[in-house]
Amino acid sequence: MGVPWAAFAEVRVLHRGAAADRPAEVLPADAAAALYPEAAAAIQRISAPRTLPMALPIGRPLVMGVVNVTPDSFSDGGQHDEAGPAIGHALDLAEAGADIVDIGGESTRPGAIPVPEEEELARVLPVIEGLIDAGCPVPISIDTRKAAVAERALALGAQLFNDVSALTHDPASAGVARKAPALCLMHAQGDPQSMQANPRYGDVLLDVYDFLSERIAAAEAAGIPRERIVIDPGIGFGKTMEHNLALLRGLPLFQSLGCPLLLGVSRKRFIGTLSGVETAAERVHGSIAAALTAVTQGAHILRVHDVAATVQALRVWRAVTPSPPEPGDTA
Ligand code: HH2
Repeated sequence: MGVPWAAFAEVRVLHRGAAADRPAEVLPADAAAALYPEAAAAIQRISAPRTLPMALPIGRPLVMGVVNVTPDSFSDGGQHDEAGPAIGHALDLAEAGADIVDIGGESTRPGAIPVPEEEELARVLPVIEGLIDAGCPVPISIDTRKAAVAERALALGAQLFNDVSALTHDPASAGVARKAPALCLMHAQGDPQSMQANPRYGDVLLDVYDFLSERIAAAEAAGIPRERIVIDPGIGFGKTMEHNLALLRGLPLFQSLGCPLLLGVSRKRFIGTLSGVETAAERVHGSIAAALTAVTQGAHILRVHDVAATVQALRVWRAVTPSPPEPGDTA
């Protein structure tokens, strides 16, 4: 099975277009594959063995710690926008149990003003260099939409190109991603400045699925092997509360794309709206609740600000969640 801690024995058949109103059918996976041959490959991918890039372990959910080297990020802007504090923060997150640290120099919060390339480079490169010099014990991810920023970060030793535009923002990005050990393709509708103005979908779950499917195909056509690709439905990026909830409820659908699933719910606006907590940095409890529902549905990597709290929650969750039996197990 694709995710060692979550098993999928049945398949819900979703329809779009003229058939969208048909009642949802829930069928055993084999029966669904026989009845809908056009979906057989996707159904097969759900159970195909998954590997994670960067030699990351596949047997447990992983935590990606967020390091925003920005003055204006929505929940921690200005807290570590100098290299020294940012390096210290990233090392603290690794010490607290982060499996990856994600370094970003441009806020992509709704309404954010784009950052010029030179400015973004000046923010992130000293941090990555400092982390490599300090022997950072976990892989470093670069959170950027710009090919030049990713290229310089990778040259210094970053391993994951985390592109919230899924290689659509910068035409040079696919060429850079080809050389990266790992790539995250995230769905966003519109750009950060305007994305929350009036997001619209025919069917948000299926539209995001189709987008990611098309971006994986484009990445493969550009010479990036599927084994290096991680996917992310992009919670909060051009999405209303209902869109975010529909994606979180429908998360298992993305298993059929055959790539590890990364999810960023940490401290986001919808957590504040649901819980009535206005201050983003105080949304840790709601963030963990959302994160645990996501891992239960097979999310592999959680992108979070509150690493220690998330790691604590995952340790307890793992202890009480039995791994599903392997095929052939009789116990
Ligand atoms: N969310 C943010 C930034 N990068 N990358 C991925 N793959 N998935 C996400 O959900 C995601 C992301 C936004 O969070 P943050 O970096 O804390 O805020 P800001 O963009 O304001 O710096």
